Amino acid sequence: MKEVPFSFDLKAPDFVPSDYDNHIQRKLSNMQGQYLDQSAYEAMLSQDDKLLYQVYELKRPEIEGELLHGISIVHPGKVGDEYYMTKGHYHTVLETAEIYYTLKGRGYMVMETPEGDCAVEELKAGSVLYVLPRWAHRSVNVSADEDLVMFFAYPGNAGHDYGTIETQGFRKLVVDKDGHPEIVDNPRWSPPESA
Ligand code: PAN
Ligand code: ZN
Repeated sequence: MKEVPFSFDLKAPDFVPSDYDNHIQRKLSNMQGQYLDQSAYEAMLSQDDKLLYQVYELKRPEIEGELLHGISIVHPGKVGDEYYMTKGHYHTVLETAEIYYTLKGRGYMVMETPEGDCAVEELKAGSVLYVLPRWAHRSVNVSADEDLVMFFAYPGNAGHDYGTIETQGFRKLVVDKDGHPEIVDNPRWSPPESA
């Protein structure tokens, strides 16, 4: 890990950092139970365990004063009518924010709070998204043929809680309706157990 100030480059067209420590690859098999159309999911998985998204991280200490940062790349595609997306998560330390800068592509960030607020923000090249503390977040690529590439940064102590979303899903889904993205209620959303 670097102990002096450093810089690196993000260059078009792919924006893979010139320097990184960790490369995460998430495949279809890592998304069990996350897509609404379970039979489309099973059918696709029986053909090919496709790569859905990738994350390149720069390693920093996981402490309050640091910023964890890197690039996420969501590939284009759909499972049934639902576009490829990240798993999505709350931060374990709920009171931590995150900032995303979209470098390439088109999509949406689906967000919600434990209190029941929802928000869906458009992502397009050049736009900056500020995810407030307490908001779970999932990015969705709605392009037919282009990667959705974003730079992200969040506090080093944030941590990731995937379990809550794996269990209850997000309240909103982004689906293809006649060739256009549409934001719909998730019919399978279930309230948190404590509610
Ligand atoms: C991002 C995400 C990244 C992949 O770095 O981790 O986009 O999404 P999932 O972690 O939901 O698979 C972030 O939000 N970090 O906190
Ligand atoms: Zn996050």
